[in-house]
Amino acid sequence: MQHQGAAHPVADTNAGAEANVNAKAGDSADVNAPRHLYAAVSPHLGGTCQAQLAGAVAQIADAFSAQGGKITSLAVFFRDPGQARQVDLLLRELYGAGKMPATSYIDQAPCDERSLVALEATGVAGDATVEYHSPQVTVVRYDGVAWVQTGHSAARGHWHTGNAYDRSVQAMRQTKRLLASVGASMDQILRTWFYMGGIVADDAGGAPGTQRYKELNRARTDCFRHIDFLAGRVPGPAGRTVYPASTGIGMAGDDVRLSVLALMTDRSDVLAVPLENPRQVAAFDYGQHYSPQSPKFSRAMAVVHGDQATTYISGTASITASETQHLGDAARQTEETLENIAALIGEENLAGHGLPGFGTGLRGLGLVRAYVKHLEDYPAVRAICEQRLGGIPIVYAIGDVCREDLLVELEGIAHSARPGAPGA
Ligand code: 3EB
Repeated sequence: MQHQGAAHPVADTNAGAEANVNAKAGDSADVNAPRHLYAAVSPHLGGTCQAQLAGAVAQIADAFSAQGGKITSLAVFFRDPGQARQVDLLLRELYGAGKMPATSYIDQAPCDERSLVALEATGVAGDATVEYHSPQVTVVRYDGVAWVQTGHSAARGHWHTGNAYDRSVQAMRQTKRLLASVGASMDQILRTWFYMGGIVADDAGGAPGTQRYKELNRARTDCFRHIDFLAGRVPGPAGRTVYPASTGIGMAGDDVRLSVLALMTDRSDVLAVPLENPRQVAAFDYGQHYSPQSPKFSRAMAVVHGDQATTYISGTASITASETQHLGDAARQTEETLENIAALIGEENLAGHGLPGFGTGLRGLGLVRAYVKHLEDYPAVRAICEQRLGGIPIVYAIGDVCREDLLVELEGIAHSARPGAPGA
């Protein structure tokens, strides 16, 4: 990995390039067992998007190599989405041919007003092989398991004739092609991120009064109808409802983009367990008034590999049952959201889903992303997250949550290990 970005120092970054190590990864006797690495950088200095980007990329590279690891995915948050093409060219140059990780371009401004760009990265250290297939697909292999991360094309198509439904379908078809390029398929998806411009607006290309997010849900329902997600990997009775964990969030412009994480393995002992939240109605059972075709996602997806669990937590908001709580109060919405996440990944819920011993708390989180609707709420949201989550990497970006009354949404990745298991 090249470090020429160091020529544009961005010292004193917000969250810094903190590598959160999954302390319990692998057998304690096996120092080479793969470890997940996470970083978030919201640069303060550097006068241009390019300078900030180069500095942040170098910081992440340094932090990951200090852990003996490599980057596996990158998410770029833009203040000026018009920079995407330039940023893509610069990233290709910085990483070098065949070394650029799957990158997602998210047209959401970093909350830190000094940041022209913010980066979130995942990485892996230890006995794992990282294959950089293209700037849109990374495959990580270890222990007979392949993780496939997809990203976005920086090229902006001439979408303007497409309606929200068609563009959502196009995003899913593109993802299907990307997965197929490495031998993976849609039913292996365990996590989706849907980014949608104007998510709560009426769909200009659709019937009058049709909200764009509802059209995304209609498209997703149609595309997912015949997909048997993670078949054979989900314990319990056959025929239960299984959808990936997900985020559905607004961004600037009118594009629709999808990133996914998929799991490819012949191993039958690697489990994928969709989690629901005891404090919430399942999203796929939401009432019709919310969206005629319900949002097809699970509250989280726990992947269990030996005595380790990695839990992908969907975008989570201040909803209990199916009602928004704390109207107009971003601080209390943040607290409620953290309560929801704590309940979701707690021992009682994991045991209730057939995974006793794999519960954890907010301390189990390795990475969090915070979407804030109004910039004025950022200080309060950040203060609460830092107080409750400590120094883990967190990107804060401006995004419309897909319900008008929600002011904040949090997603993340948690790690836990079953105690008492051999090597735990
Ligand atoms: C909610 O709990 C908030 O449409 O994929 C969160 C996560 C939300 C994912 C999606 C929507 C989605 O209903 C909204």
